[in-house]
Amino acid sequence: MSDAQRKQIMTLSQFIIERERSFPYASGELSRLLRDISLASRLINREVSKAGLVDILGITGKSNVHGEQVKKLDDFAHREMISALSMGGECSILGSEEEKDIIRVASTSGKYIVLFDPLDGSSNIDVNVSLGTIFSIYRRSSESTDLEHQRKEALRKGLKQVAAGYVLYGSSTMLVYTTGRGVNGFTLDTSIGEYLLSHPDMQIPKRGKYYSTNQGYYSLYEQGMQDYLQYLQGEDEVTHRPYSLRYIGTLVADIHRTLLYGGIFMYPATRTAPKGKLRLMYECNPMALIIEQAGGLASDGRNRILELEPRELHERVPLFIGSEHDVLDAQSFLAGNGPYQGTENGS
Ligand code: AHM
Ligand code: MG
Repeated sequence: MSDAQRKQIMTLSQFIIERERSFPYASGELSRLLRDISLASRLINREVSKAGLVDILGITGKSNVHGEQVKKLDDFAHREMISALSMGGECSILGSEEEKDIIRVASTSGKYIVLFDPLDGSSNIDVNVSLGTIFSIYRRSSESTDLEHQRKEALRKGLKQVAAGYVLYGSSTMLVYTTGRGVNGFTLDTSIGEYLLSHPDMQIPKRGKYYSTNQGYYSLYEQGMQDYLQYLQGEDEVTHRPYSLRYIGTLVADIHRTLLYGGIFMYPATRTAPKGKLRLMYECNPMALIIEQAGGLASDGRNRILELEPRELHERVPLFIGSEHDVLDAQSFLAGNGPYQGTENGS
């Protein structure tokens, strides 16, 4: 490696410090919080990568607040996130997919709230398919220690997030995050245990050629969604159709591909699940902030995800997220119209 190449290497910690310097009054707490999450993710990564080797696979026998079976790795990731975020002292309210109520961190007056899905894609744990961690960070709006007040405080619009990110445990492990000034991706170099900046200033293409959804639920989708899927499968040179279908079943992995290659990821409402499956507070909101920061769009099919007023920690919303022109097309079909007319199709 030449000296010039060597100089370009930047670790996540260096990057965070450098960013902090450009905010003269920053207290450093958000930076420490991000570093805590990075540590938790490296510990989770260590367990995920040896999941097939040790007796960690299998089900704990409990179910989480959604009635889904919790696998041991979910439990482990949940505990690691809580432990890392509690010890740092920067946050006093946490919310996890695996816990019904908010988690109050004792003995800290930390300024931040972190909501997270500790291990996304749990149905893929036993089959060696990519998994993820998703996090959403808000600044507290008060110092109240009243439980009811804190529950409400944790329910803020996605627009109020000060940072959001995900970790993808894939063929390599990546941490992608935003603090509202662009999106940057870091790849874990396991030999030195550091995330290195590998994807600076990520931008999503304006239009892609992949769509991603659970096509098996076709008959359960509303008419507009069925029409849109038919459209994507139709043949047309100008609009580069048919699109290719990709669906991993781990939101983080499907959205990571969408961020890099463009296209659309959809988890729509179905007849049996009118609000879809994905959770607003720790799945849709953080992903929406990242994708918007990269130049894309995120919608529940009709409204911008980041503007939705949350009602409860575990609420579900339909999700249409990805390249701007693809999401506009999907919204247009859901409204009963054909492809979006305001953009040049195929651009
Ligand atoms: P999980 O948080 O319990 O893993 O559930 C969320 C996952 C997402 O990662 C993924 O997009 C979706 O569930 C897949 O659901 P389905 O199997 O219905 O297609
Ligand atoms: Mg999960």
